Amino acid sequence: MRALVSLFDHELEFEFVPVDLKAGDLKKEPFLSLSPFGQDPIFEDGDMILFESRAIMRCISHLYPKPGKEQVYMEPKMQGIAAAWIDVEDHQFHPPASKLISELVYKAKNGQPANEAVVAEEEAKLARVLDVYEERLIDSKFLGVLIGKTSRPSLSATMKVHGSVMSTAAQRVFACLNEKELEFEFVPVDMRSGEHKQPHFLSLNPFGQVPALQDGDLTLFESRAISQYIAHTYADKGNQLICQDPKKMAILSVWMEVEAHQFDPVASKLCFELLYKSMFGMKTDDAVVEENEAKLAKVLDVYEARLAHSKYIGGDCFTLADLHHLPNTQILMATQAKKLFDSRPHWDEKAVAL
Ligand SMILES: N[C@@H](CCC(=O)N[C@@H](CS)C(=O)NCC(=O)O)C(=O)O
Repeated sequence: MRALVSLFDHELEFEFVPVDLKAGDLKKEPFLSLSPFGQDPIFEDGDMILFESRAIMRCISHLYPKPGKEQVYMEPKMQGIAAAWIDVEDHQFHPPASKLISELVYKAKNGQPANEAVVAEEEAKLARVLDVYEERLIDSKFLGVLIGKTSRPSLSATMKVHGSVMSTAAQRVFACLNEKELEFEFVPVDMRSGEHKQPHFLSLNPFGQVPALQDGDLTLFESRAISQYIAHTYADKGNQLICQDPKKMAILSVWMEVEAHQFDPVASKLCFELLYKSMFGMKTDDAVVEENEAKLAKVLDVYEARLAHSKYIGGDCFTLADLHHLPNTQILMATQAKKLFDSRPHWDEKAVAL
């Protein structure tokens, strides 16, 4: 539906090809070769085939900008802010909202009762997200487009990254700044004492998670949105991490979404079980490890197939799509999960090089 809304919003003509989900068509050929994770939607535009709804939306906005809005979409700071709020939708709003839809809509459609405890828990989470949205909409006409106090951010000499060196999300930003050879000031956040939930940090990221970036009077959070902002704004510095060609960029964007939705959830659970738990004196749950190793193996199978005909995950050169995998991969390569990488030669070659 997200992709359809975007097509309607851009007043584009398109052909809708229905897929019979009940018959399991997405998990069979020919769809599996179009979307290797067997999920809809799939978007075909000429010789370009994309999956991941948010990547499709970004591609539509870039390839077919609405008349008069071209400059807004091109401006890196605006892109950075919009990217942050797209990631907020993705990581904060979507999880409770989709669980509530499943409990309150789909279950009712199938004549099943909703699980009241799940509904109460997810409603509480959604309420917290909506509180942040409410606050945001005082200053801004829309979530992603700032028309308010900080609408014209100016860049300062030194960027500040607030975070913890232990945080894989913060490490994603450090890796990006390193690739771009940019100087920055690291502002440590003491997560053990809960500093990330204190008002001064919440003013940087209302969701109370590290990292947060300050560049002049521009403040961003969500590590992948920050890395995209840096890569676009400082395109002339260090290594190129994005593609100028819109179709190549759309494919890169698909694989950034794959990292966020398929790789990261599983890899993060394994990092927690296999590294962080032992650091905090907690006991590893073998059943969770086994379940997530099996899931990671399936994701790595898709990568292996991709890397058989693509030099890097995102395309023919090292980009953000590869970089976003770095923090979790680096940790997992030092654990028993290394065997999953070792047994897949294309990905193993990449993992070692990274
Ligand atoms: N989607 C966010 C996730 C950030 C995140 O989960 N950060 C963790 C550290 S790696 C954190 O701050 N956890 C504390 C909490 O959630 O309360 C991003 O990529 O920046």
